[in-house]
Amino acid sequence: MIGDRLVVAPEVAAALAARRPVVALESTLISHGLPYPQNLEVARASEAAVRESGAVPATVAIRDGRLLAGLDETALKALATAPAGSVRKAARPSLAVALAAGGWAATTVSATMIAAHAAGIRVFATGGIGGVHRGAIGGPAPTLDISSDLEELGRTPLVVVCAGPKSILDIPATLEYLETSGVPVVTIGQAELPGFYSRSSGLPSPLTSPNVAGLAAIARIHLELGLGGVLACVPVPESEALPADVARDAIERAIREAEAAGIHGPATTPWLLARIAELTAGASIRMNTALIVNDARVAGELAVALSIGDVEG
Ligand code: PSU
Ligand code: MN
Repeated sequence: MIGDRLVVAPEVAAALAARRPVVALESTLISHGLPYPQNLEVARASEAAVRESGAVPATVAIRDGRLLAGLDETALKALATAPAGSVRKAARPSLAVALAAGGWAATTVSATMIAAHAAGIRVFATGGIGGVHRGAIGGPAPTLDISSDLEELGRTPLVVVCAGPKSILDIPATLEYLETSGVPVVTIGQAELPGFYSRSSGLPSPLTSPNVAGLAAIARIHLELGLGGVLACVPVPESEALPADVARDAIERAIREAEAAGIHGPATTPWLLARIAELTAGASIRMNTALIVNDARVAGELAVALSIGDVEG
Protein backbone atom coordinates (compact mmCIF):
# COMPACT_ATOMS: atom_id res chain seq x y z
CA MET A 1 0.00 0.00 0.00
CA ILE A 2 1.15 3.49 -0.77
CA GLY A 3 0.34 4.53 2.80
CA ASP A 4 3.16 2.31 4.03
CA ARG A 5 5.65 4.40 2.09
CA LEU A 6 4.14 7.77 2.94
CA VAL A 7 5.52 10.00 5.69
CA VAL A 8 3.24 12.95 6.39
CA ALA A 9 4.91 15.75 8.38
CA PRO A 10 3.30 16.28 11.82
CA GLU A 11 1.95 19.76 11.01
CA VAL A 12 0.40 18.52 7.77
CA ALA A 13 -1.08 15.43 9.43
CA ALA A 14 -2.60 17.56 12.20
CA ALA A 15 -4.17 19.94 9.68
CA LEU A 16 -5.62 17.08 7.63
CA ALA A 17 -7.00 15.35 10.72
CA ALA A 18 -8.73 18.58 11.74
CA ARG A 19 -9.96 19.10 8.14
CA ARG A 20 -8.01 22.32 7.89
CA PRO A 21 -6.78 23.45 4.44
CA VAL A 22 -3.54 21.98 3.06
CA VAL A 23 -1.75 22.68 -0.23
CA ALA A 24 0.74 20.28 -1.81
CA LEU A 25 3.77 21.71 -3.64
CA GLU A 26 5.97 19.79 -6.05
CA SER A 27 9.75 19.44 -5.89
CA THR A 28 10.91 18.89 -9.49
CA LEU A 29 10.81 22.62 -9.98
CA ILE A 30 13.28 22.86 -7.07
CA SER A 31 15.70 20.21 -8.32
CA HIS A 32 15.31 20.42 -12.10
CA GLY A 33 13.31 23.55 -12.91
CA LEU A 34 15.29 26.38 -11.33
CA PRO A 35 18.94 26.95 -10.37
CA TYR A 36 20.22 27.48 -6.82
CA PRO A 37 19.61 29.80 -4.96
CA GLN A 38 16.39 30.84 -6.75
CA ASN A 39 15.03 27.32 -6.30
CA LEU A 40 15.33 27.51 -2.52
CA GLU A 41 13.90 31.03 -2.47
CA VAL A 42 10.88 29.97 -4.49
CA ALA A 43 10.34 26.86 -2.36
CA ARG A 44 10.33 28.97 0.80
CA ALA A 45 8.28 31.79 -0.74
CA SER A 46 5.62 29.35 -2.02
CA GLU A 47 5.28 27.82 1.42
CA ALA A 48 4.95 31.31 2.90
CA ALA A 49 2.30 32.28 0.31
CA VAL A 50 0.24 29.18 1.15
CA ARG A 51 0.43 30.11 4.84
CA GLU A 52 -0.56 33.72 4.17
CA SER A 53 -3.71 32.39 2.51
CA GLY A 54 -4.51 30.42 5.65
CA ALA A 55 -3.46 26.93 4.57
CA VAL A 56 -0.62 24.56 5.50
CA PRO A 57 2.01 23.80 2.82
CA ALA A 58 3.19 20.26 2.11
CA THR A 59 6.12 20.09 -0.27
CA VAL A 60 6.36 16.56 -1.65
CA ALA A 61 9.60 14.68 -2.40
CA ILE A 62 11.16 11.23 -2.05
CA ARG A 63 13.93 10.26 0.33
CA ASP A 64 15.33 6.82 1.08
CA GLY A 65 12.33 4.87 -0.13
CA ARG A 66 9.70 7.12 1.44
CA LEU A 67 7.27 9.60 -0.06
CA LEU A 68 7.45 12.71 2.09
CA ALA A 69 4.45 15.05 2.31
CA GLY A 70 5.84 18.11 4.08
CA LEU A 71 9.54 19.02 4.12
CA ASP A 72 11.26 20.94 6.90
CA GLU A 73 13.83 23.66 6.24
CA THR A 74 16.76 21.21 6.37
CA ALA A 75 15.12 18.93 3.83
CA LEU A 76 14.20 21.80 1.49
CA LYS A 77 17.77 23.00 1.61
CA ALA A 78 19.21 19.54 0.99
CA LEU A 79 17.04 19.16 -2.08
CA ALA A 80 17.79 22.64 -3.39
CA THR A 81 21.56 22.34 -2.97
CA ALA A 82 22.02 18.73 -4.12
CA PRO A 83 24.65 18.47 -6.89
CA ALA A 84 23.19 18.50 -10.40
CA GLY A 85 22.31 15.01 -11.52
CA SER A 86 22.19 13.53 -8.00
CA VAL A 87 18.43 13.93 -7.63
CA ARG A 88 16.15 11.74 -9.71
CA LYS A 89 13.05 13.11 -11.38
CA ALA A 90 10.17 10.88 -10.31
CA ALA A 91 6.95 10.76 -12.33
CA ARG A 92 4.32 7.97 -12.26
CA PRO A 93 6.43 5.65 -14.46
CA SER A 94 9.64 6.35 -12.49
CA LEU A 95 8.14 6.49 -8.99
CA ALA A 96 8.92 2.89 -8.06
CA VAL A 97 12.51 3.06 -9.24
CA ALA A 98 13.00 6.33 -7.36
CA LEU A 99 11.69 4.68 -4.18
CA ALA A 100 13.86 1.60 -4.77
CA ALA A 101 17.03 3.59 -5.44
CA GLY A 102 17.29 5.34 -2.07
CA GLY A 103 18.50 8.92 -1.69
CA TRP A 104 16.62 11.97 -2.82
CA ALA A 105 14.19 12.16 -5.71
CA ALA A 106 12.00 15.07 -6.72
CA THR A 107 8.39 14.53 -7.68
CA THR A 108 6.86 15.91 -10.88
CA VAL A 109 3.22 16.92 -11.10
CA SER A 110 2.12 13.30 -11.66
CA ALA A 111 4.09 11.83 -8.75
CA THR A 112 3.17 14.73 -6.46
CA MET A 113 -0.52 14.15 -7.23
CA ILE A 114 -0.18 10.47 -6.31
CA ALA A 115 1.48 11.25 -2.97
CA ALA A 116 -0.78 14.19 -2.15
CA HIS A 117 -3.92 12.18 -2.85
CA ALA A 118 -2.65 9.32 -0.70
CA ALA A 119 -2.14 11.83 2.12
CA GLY A 120 -5.69 13.19 1.72
CA ILE A 121 -4.74 16.55 0.18
CA ARG A 122 -7.06 18.07 -2.44
CA VAL A 123 -5.16 21.13 -3.72
CA PHE A 124 -1.73 21.36 -5.31
CA ALA A 125 0.16 24.38 -6.68
CA THR A 126 2.89 24.49 -9.30
CA GLY A 127 4.13 26.78 -12.07
CA GLY A 128 3.92 24.72 -15.22
CA ILE A 129 2.55 21.27 -15.92
CA GLY A 130 3.93 18.79 -18.42
CA GLY A 131 1.91 18.36 -21.61
CA VAL A 132 2.05 17.32 -25.24
CA HIS A 133 5.52 18.34 -26.37
CA ARG A 134 5.93 20.10 -29.68
CA GLY A 135 6.63 17.50 -32.34
CA ALA A 136 4.93 14.80 -30.28
CA ILE A 137 2.13 14.19 -32.74
CA GLY A 138 2.92 16.08 -35.96
CA GLY A 139 5.79 16.36 -38.37
CA PRO A 140 7.83 13.71 -40.13
CA ALA A 141 8.86 11.78 -36.99
CA PRO A 142 6.34 12.18 -34.16
CA THR A 143 8.01 11.57 -30.78
CA LEU A 144 4.80 10.81 -28.85
CA ASP A 145 6.40 12.69 -25.95
CA ILE A 146 3.30 13.38 -23.87
CA SER A 147 3.81 14.01 -20.16
CA SER A 148 2.36 11.53 -17.69
CA ASP A 149 0.99 14.64 -15.93
CA LEU A 150 -1.96 14.66 -18.36
CA GLU A 151 -3.07 11.08 -17.66
CA GLU A 152 -2.58 11.71 -13.96
CA LEU A 153 -4.89 14.71 -14.08
CA GLY A 154 -7.47 12.45 -15.68
CA ARG A 155 -7.38 9.88 -12.90
CA THR A 156 -6.33 11.43 -9.57
CA PRO A 157 -8.82 13.68 -7.74
CA LEU A 158 -6.89 16.84 -6.96
CA VAL A 159 -7.05 20.44 -8.14
CA VAL A 160 -3.74 21.45 -9.71
CA VAL A 161 -3.22 25.21 -9.83
CA CYS A 162 -0.78 26.35 -12.56
CA ALA A 163 -0.05 29.40 -14.71
CA GLY A 164 -1.26 27.74 -17.90
CA PRO A 165 0.51 25.32 -20.22
CA LYS A 166 3.92 26.59 -21.22
CA SER A 167 4.60 27.42 -24.83
CA ILE A 168 7.47 24.92 -24.90
CA LEU A 169 4.47 22.60 -25.37
CA ASP A 170 1.95 22.12 -28.16
CA ILE A 171 -0.80 23.98 -26.31
CA PRO A 172 -3.79 23.17 -28.58
CA ALA A 173 -2.87 19.46 -28.47
CA THR A 174 -2.39 19.63 -24.70
CA LEU A 175 -5.89 21.09 -24.31
CA GLU A 176 -7.37 18.39 -26.54
CA TYR A 177 -5.56 15.69 -24.57
CA LEU A 178 -6.91 17.09 -21.31
CA GLU A 179 -10.41 17.11 -22.72
CA THR A 180 -10.08 13.48 -23.83
CA SER A 181 -8.78 12.61 -20.35
CA GLY A 182 -11.86 14.25 -18.84
CA VAL A 183 -10.08 17.13 -17.12
CA PRO A 184 -11.90 20.43 -16.62
CA VAL A 185 -9.52 23.28 -17.43
CA VAL A 186 -10.72 26.33 -15.53
CA THR A 187 -9.11 29.75 -15.93
CA ILE A 188 -9.66 32.23 -13.15
CA GLY A 189 -10.67 35.78 -14.00
CA GLN A 190 -10.39 35.82 -17.81
CA ALA A 191 -11.84 34.03 -20.81
CA GLU A 192 -8.48 33.39 -22.45
CA LEU A 193 -6.22 30.54 -21.38
CA PRO A 194 -3.09 32.06 -19.84
CA GLY A 195 0.18 31.15 -21.55
CA PHE A 196 2.51 30.82 -18.56
CA TYR A 197 5.05 33.45 -19.72
CA SER A 198 2.21 35.84 -20.50
CA ARG A 199 -1.42 36.30 -19.56
CA SER A 200 -2.43 35.39 -23.05
CA SER A 201 -2.04 32.16 -25.04
CA GLY A 202 -4.19 33.10 -28.00
CA LEU A 203 -6.64 30.31 -27.14
CA PRO A 204 -9.94 30.47 -25.29
CA SER A 205 -9.96 28.63 -21.99
CA PRO A 206 -12.34 25.64 -22.06
CA LEU A 207 -13.90 26.93 -18.82
CA THR A 208 -13.69 30.17 -16.89
CA SER A 209 -14.54 31.16 -13.37
CA PRO A 210 -14.65 34.77 -12.18
CA ASN A 211 -12.92 33.97 -8.90
CA VAL A 212 -11.62 31.32 -6.51
CA ALA A 213 -15.07 30.76 -4.98
CA GLY A 214 -16.47 29.85 -8.40
CA LEU A 215 -13.59 27.46 -9.02
CA ALA A 216 -14.14 25.87 -5.61
CA ALA A 217 -17.81 25.22 -6.45
CA ILE A 218 -16.90 23.38 -9.67
CA ALA A 219 -13.92 21.57 -8.17
CA ARG A 220 -15.88 20.33 -5.16
CA ILE A 221 -18.44 18.58 -7.34
CA HIS A 222 -15.85 17.14 -9.75
CA LEU A 223 -13.84 15.71 -6.84
CA GLU A 224 -16.91 14.41 -5.02
CA LEU A 225 -18.11 12.62 -8.13
CA GLY A 226 -14.75 10.84 -8.32
CA LEU A 227 -14.11 12.15 -11.83
CA GLY A 228 -10.38 12.74 -11.41
CA GLY A 229 -8.46 15.98 -11.33
CA VAL A 230 -9.13 19.61 -12.24
CA LEU A 231 -6.61 21.96 -13.84
CA ALA A 232 -6.93 25.55 -12.65
CA CYS A 233 -5.04 28.22 -14.61
CA VAL A 234 -4.06 31.50 -13.00
CA PRO A 235 -2.68 34.26 -15.27
CA VAL A 236 0.77 35.54 -14.29
CA PRO A 237 0.56 38.96 -12.59
CA GLU A 238 0.72 41.68 -15.27
CA SER A 239 3.87 43.24 -13.84
CA GLU A 240 5.79 39.95 -14.07
CA ALA A 241 4.92 38.78 -17.59
CA LEU A 242 7.73 38.54 -20.15
CA PRO A 243 7.37 40.56 -23.36
CA ALA A 244 5.72 38.17 -25.84
CA ASP A 245 8.49 38.39 -28.45
CA VAL A 246 11.26 37.81 -25.90
CA ALA A 247 9.58 34.66 -24.61
CA ARG A 248 8.75 33.39 -28.08
CA ASP A 249 12.22 33.92 -29.52
CA ALA A 250 13.90 32.20 -26.56
CA ILE A 251 11.50 29.24 -26.70
CA GLU A 252 11.82 28.76 -30.47
CA ARG A 253 15.59 28.87 -30.28
CA ALA A 254 15.79 26.56 -27.25
CA ILE A 255 13.54 24.01 -28.96
CA ARG A 256 15.64 24.06 -32.16
CA GLU A 257 18.82 23.63 -30.14
CA ALA A 258 17.35 20.78 -28.08
CA GLU A 259 16.43 18.96 -31.27
CA ALA A 260 19.87 19.50 -32.74
CA ALA A 261 21.48 18.26 -29.51
CA GLY A 262 19.30 15.13 -29.47
CA ILE A 263 17.72 15.94 -26.10
CA HIS A 264 14.67 13.77 -25.49
CA GLY A 265 12.49 12.13 -22.83
CA PRO A 266 12.44 13.36 -19.22
CA ALA A 267 15.56 15.48 -19.85
CA THR A 268 13.67 17.69 -22.31
CA THR A 269 11.73 19.96 -19.94
CA PRO A 270 14.68 20.71 -17.58
CA TRP A 271 16.99 21.30 -20.56
CA LEU A 272 14.59 23.76 -22.21
CA LEU A 273 13.95 25.64 -18.95
CA ALA A 274 17.68 26.08 -18.31
CA ARG A 275 18.36 27.21 -21.89
CA ILE A 276 15.45 29.68 -21.85
CA ALA A 277 16.86 31.13 -18.62
CA GLU A 278 20.22 31.66 -20.32
CA LEU A 279 18.68 33.15 -23.43
CA THR A 280 16.59 35.62 -21.43
CA ALA A 281 19.51 36.49 -19.09
CA GLY A 282 17.58 35.22 -16.09
CA ALA A 283 14.35 37.08 -16.80
CA SER A 284 12.48 33.78 -17.25
CA ILE A 285 13.65 32.67 -13.81
CA ARG A 286 12.40 35.83 -12.12
CA MET A 287 8.99 35.54 -13.72
CA ASN A 288 8.85 31.80 -13.09
CA THR A 289 9.45 32.50 -9.40
CA ALA A 290 6.78 35.18 -9.26
CA LEU A 291 4.13 33.06 -10.89
CA ILE A 292 4.81 29.97 -8.77
CA VAL A 293 4.38 32.06 -5.62
CA ASN A 294 1.21 33.59 -7.07
CA ASP A 295 -0.16 30.12 -7.84
CA ALA A 296 0.66 29.00 -4.29
CA ARG A 297 -1.28 31.95 -2.88
CA VAL A 298 -4.34 31.19 -5.05
CA ALA A 299 -4.10 27.47 -4.21
CA GLY A 300 -4.11 28.41 -0.51
CA GLU A 301 -7.26 30.46 -1.04
CA LEU A 302 -8.85 27.55 -2.89
CA ALA A 303 -7.99 25.09 -0.12
CA VAL A 304 -9.54 27.49 2.40
CA ALA A 305 -12.70 27.83 0.26
CA LEU A 306 -13.00 24.04 -0.02
CA SER A 307 -12.60 23.54 3.71
CA ILE A 308 -15.17 26.23 4.52
CA GLY A 309 -17.53 24.37 2.17
CA ASP A 310 -16.85 21.13 4.10
CA VAL A 311 -18.17 22.74 7.26
CA GLU A 312 -21.18 24.37 5.61
CA GLY A 313 -22.04 21.28 3.53
N1 PSU B 1 7.08 22.99 -16.44
C1 PSU B 1 7.73 24.04 -15.89
N2 PSU B 1 8.58 23.83 -14.85
C2 PSU B 1 8.80 22.58 -14.34
C3 PSU B 1 8.09 21.47 -14.92
C4 PSU B 1 7.24 21.72 -15.96
O1 PSU B 1 7.54 25.15 -16.32
O2 PSU B 1 9.60 22.44 -13.40
C5 PSU B 1 8.27 20.10 -14.34
C6 PSU B 1 7.04 19.67 -13.51
O3 PSU B 1 7.47 18.94 -12.39
C7 PSU B 1 6.29 18.76 -14.47
C8 PSU B 1 7.44 18.11 -15.21
O4 PSU B 1 5.47 17.82 -13.82
O5 PSU B 1 8.39 19.15 -15.39
C9 PSU B 1 7.02 17.51 -16.52
O6 PSU B 1 8.08 16.79 -17.06
P1 PSU B 1 7.85 15.91 -18.38
O7 PSU B 1 7.56 16.91 -19.46
O8 PSU B 1 9.14 15.17 -18.57
O9 PSU B 1 6.67 15.01 -18.11
MN1 MN C 1 8.09 13.06 -21.60
